[in-house]
Amino acid sequence: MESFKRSYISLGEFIIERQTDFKYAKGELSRLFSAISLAARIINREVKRAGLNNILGDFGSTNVQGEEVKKLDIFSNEQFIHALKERGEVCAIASEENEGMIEFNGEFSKTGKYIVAFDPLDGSSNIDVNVSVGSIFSIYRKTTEGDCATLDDFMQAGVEQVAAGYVIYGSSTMLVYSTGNGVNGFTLDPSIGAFFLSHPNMQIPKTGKIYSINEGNYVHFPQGVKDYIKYCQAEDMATSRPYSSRYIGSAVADFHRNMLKGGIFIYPSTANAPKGKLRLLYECNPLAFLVEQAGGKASDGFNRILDIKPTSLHQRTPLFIGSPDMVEQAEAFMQKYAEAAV
Ligand code: AHM
Ligand code: MG
Repeated sequence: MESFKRSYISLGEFIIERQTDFKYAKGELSRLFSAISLAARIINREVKRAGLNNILGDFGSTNVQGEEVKKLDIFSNEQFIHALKERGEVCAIASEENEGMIEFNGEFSKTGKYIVAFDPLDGSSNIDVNVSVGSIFSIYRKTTEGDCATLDDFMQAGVEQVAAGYVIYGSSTMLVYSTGNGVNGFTLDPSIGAFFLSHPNMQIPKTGKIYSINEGNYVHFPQGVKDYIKYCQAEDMATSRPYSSRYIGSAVADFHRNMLKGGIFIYPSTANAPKGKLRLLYECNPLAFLVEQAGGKASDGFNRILDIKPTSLHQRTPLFIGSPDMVEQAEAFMQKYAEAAV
């Protein structure tokens, strides 16, 4: 019988080993990731015992986007803010849960060179029913002059990210990140509270057999998306169609599955939401950075996500992301109706 093998390369060791991947000051990266990993492990602890710790359900308020806030959204947001605040590397953060950027000046760091945008708990409506959720983060260099960061620091195109990643709280908990030199995934060993390398050099398959979209909104989709869905459902042996439909409703979980198996995830514009639902800074840019690093593509249906220059913190964008051949195919359907879309 083959003996059971496990990884003994921890996230901390891996970051130190691969420091040359990061073109800026080396110790900063370790400290930033140790903050994020700490927040993730604390959130993981609460997610894994949700139901026992009075943390399920609504907080009783709505966020800046008018969405119902869950207790775990608030808890997770606090963990990220506190963990990043304690480190001197970060001068400002922006969270999906806060209206404006959170400045770290005065009592906090004036020397921090990085800004971080994050969605502390994505897909949180799934938490009450024991379905996977995630955290997503995106790191940029501060580019403005002066001690303190300004809103302009957050208005950088996604291509400027120096690192991005997500944590998926699923049947196991994983942290997946990139510093622009490939994508690596780490699985949490809950018995000792440490992440270990489990998915080195992740590559998304060039094509796949899974499409992932909330088809309940079909009637409100642009014609290009409707046609692409019909294409996915049509029979064709050469391209293994019809494809399977899988939609978890947690972007991180749908994205993670497609990274491993191949597939496309789409959150398009709809008649009621012309820019779709997902946010450029907190969800689309970090996932786009990761998918490109893994050989995939991310588009708004017409343009590369990472080239979009943001104009506001909570800006939304349609998202087509996943295996490169599938994203290109979907873009070709969108292109047919490009004139009608502008
Ligand atoms: P959230 O950040 O408020 O949790 O919303 C984002 C989530 C994504 O994880 C998921 O892909 C999407 O909302 C699902 O939305 P819908 O229920 O409209 O399909
Ligand atoms: Mg979200």
